[in-house]
Amino acid sequence: MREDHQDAIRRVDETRLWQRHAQMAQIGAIPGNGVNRAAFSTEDIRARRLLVSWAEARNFEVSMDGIGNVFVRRPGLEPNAAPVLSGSHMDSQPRGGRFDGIYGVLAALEAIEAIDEAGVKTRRSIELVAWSNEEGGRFSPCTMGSAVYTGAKTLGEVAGAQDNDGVVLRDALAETLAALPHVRKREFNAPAAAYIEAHIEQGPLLELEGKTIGVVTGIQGLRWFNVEVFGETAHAGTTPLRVRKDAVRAAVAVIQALAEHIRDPDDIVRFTVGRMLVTPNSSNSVASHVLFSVDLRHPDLATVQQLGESVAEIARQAAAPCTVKITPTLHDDPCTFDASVVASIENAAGRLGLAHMRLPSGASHDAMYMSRVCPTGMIFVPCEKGVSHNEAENATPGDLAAGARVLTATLLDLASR
Ligand code: HGY
Ligand code: MN
Ligand code: MN
Repeated sequence: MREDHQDAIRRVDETRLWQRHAQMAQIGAIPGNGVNRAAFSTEDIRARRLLVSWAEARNFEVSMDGIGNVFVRRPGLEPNAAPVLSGSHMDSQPRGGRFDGIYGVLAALEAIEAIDEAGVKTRRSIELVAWSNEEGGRFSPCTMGSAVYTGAKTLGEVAGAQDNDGVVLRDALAETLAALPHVRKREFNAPAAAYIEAHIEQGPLLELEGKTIGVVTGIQGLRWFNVEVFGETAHAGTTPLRVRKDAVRAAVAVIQALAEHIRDPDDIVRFTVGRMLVTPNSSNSVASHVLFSVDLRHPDLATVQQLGESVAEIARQAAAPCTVKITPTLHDDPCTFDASVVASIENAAGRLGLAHMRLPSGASHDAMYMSRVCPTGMIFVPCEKGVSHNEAENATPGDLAAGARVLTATLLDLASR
């Protein structure tokens, strides 16, 4: 390995990386050591401003596209050569952890700072990216920023999404864009030579196997739906059960029927109903309307397709005499990462003497969409007991820095090609 590349890897600063996580964790901090940093919220805006301040302090070029994805560029020798991108997201789940997403953004910042401090001249520019609304917790669906950036969805398709308080995405997005008025605007879908995302595993495998680095092979498929159940509101005390059209009872029957259908003794299928809105939501009125989310996942394409295609008919039958409306909101087939990028990550981990293993990702990431437009890979580091989407999410400074060193080595390899 070139001496300047080794110098850059040595310059990855564990303390600086950990302290930046602590600073970011103060934005949207909630009891239990977690964070709540919803997309396009005031907390999200504060995190964006902090990231941009760190980038501008290093004289990196900052830009932002029409859905608020933030880019930080360290120029290479050939400005017209497609850059290598690396990043993740800064928004969180409502009861999120201090590492999900933000680690990939801060590891990318650490990598380009270390490369800059070492004075390495790369052929290609390297761009950090902080994707908007990866979680989809406030505005559904998830991985929205990367979907719009890569053209998988249009901004028009998602701009009308509403949060639980009726706030429309287009308005919250406008406020977010206006919060960084000096940042250069940039187009969607600029060419990229490769994309690498560092992330906590959000599962227990690395910890169980005693590995520091996960060389991610791909991401399982997922399908999201909004299911609406239509009934009739009525008096809880006087209306006989036999004449009711109770939307909550029907929603429960639909969820039970879906659970029966996907029953998987090998526990590979992932079926989650995490969001439910009831109208009129009053203790003594029969519910007239329920909206709930369905999140289905599986690593096998045919299986996730079959599961997705079965939802509508099962819901229709189980909901009677109520009626249903099924709206698919996400359709992501399983993706496999580029072999040459996977090999670059694996070689970097090996050269750095870090215990590593290949594994698939159960969680979805922006790398899902980037894998459709350029060679893509991911680097995992362990998180305690695999816990994530929970305030107790935890990781160690040493593992975070080790992942950032592997990321630095991989970026130098790919930006030199
Ligand atoms: O839902 C996911 O898999 C990701 O954590 N947003
Ligand atoms: Mn994430
Ligand atoms: Mn997440």
